Amino acid sequence: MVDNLLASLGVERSAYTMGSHPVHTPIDGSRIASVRLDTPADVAAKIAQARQAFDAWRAVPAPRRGELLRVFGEVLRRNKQALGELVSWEAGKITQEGLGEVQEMIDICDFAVGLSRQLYGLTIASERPGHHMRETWHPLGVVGVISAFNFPVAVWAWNTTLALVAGNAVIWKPSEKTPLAALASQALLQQAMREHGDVPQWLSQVCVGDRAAGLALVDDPRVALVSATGSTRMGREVGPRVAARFGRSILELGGNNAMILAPSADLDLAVRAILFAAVGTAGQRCTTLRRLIAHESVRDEIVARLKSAYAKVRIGHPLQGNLVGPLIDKAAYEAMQNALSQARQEGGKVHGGERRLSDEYPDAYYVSPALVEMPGQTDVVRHETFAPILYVMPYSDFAEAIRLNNEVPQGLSSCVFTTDLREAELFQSALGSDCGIANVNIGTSGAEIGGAFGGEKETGGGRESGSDAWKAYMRRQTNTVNYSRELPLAQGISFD
Ligand code: UN1
Repeated sequence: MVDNLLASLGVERSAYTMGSHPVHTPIDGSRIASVRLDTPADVAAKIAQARQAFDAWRAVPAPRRGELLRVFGEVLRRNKQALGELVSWEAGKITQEGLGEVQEMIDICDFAVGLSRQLYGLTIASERPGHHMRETWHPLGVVGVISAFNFPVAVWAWNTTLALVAGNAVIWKPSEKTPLAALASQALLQQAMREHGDVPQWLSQVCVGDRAAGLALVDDPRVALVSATGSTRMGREVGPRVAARFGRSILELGGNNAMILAPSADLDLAVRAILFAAVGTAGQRCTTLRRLIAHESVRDEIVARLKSAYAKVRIGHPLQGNLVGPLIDKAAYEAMQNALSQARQEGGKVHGGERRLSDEYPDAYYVSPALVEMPGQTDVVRHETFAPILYVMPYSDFAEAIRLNNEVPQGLSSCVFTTDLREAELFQSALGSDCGIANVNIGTSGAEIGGAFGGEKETGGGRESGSDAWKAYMRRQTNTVNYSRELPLAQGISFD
């Protein structure tokens, strides 16, 4: 099955049959491929090749670079079904979410095409007669992309499309849990490169490797920018190492995303939004809803409604019409169980969370999503557990709800469900949510590509995807030009 998908996506057979690193599907735990791992020396060689590609690519006009992404978008449209299905096999996403992830790649390709004619700088008034100033944006160099298992293709696409339009070369280190989706995405990009016809070799490369290979990318001064998505623990290591060599980084790390449910909220809408955000992708999005801060007047009702909605959620094989697929692996299951027992010790009342389908799939980890009534924001609630656990906590006044929203180490996504305009505006104001994303009457996950994506505090501060996130992939240059016959100095200094 997976072999057929990989072949149809243009991946060479030796790339997924000859290696020493086994790849397992979370659907039933079986081995579906084995891939070769790059050593740090391999990574260094690829960086040297990428540097050569950069030297050529930066000279190609940006709209012509954009043409590559237009073709890539078309290739992705033709292969959406197969790539989406491969994502399901490798990451355990349900059909709709596998397809949605590929759509996110297509959307960012379209965005990048438009951007290729809009890498705008400024003109700035000079204080000196006969002078003008302007700001220009130039390609940066080699960009390293480190991505996680849970969005095995879209996060690379956000980074790579912008990096390529900006004139850079890219080296991608995907999660070791999802190398096949990476090899397939790379094969599709190479197909687009052949169709485009004007692209230097080595412009985009993949390094499948372990921690040492990742660090080879992180520590190499020839890599101008490292864009890393994953756990806060990973970012805590990557950020300082890149900074120590004065490289740039974009960090997109853990989230601990909350919804404030106000007394005036439309509860029908809220239940649907909570279900998608808390249970979707089996709770394994960085934007997953993990905390529900419910006004005490609606708390009991929302818990009752969620309990009945959770009981109806179909759990099982992600390609067979279910809503919740498996966790990525046993370690994820154990982390979930540890968090639930800690929650009980901290006064929590746990509904659900138990293992499911273990007879049918003894080597896979399906769980019922857990709903946990907590007396307050205890230690376990302040920690991101990458599993479907939703902690529910009460609040009595809106200021307290905002305080709870902000009182965690992470700052990625947040939302309020209210029909009170004042609450909605306050939540999005400077006195409101401290997160990179603050939504009204929409859940915390499932952001569109057009906005800048990322968050504050332990989420790492980076922004990817839409808005002006492209600027992080370019270097800014200030130009002052004298078209007069005099040499006036700035600040009125006379130097005669
Ligand atoms: C992630 O989980 O790393 O907003 C990215 C969302 C998706 C991206 C999630 N568009 O949920």
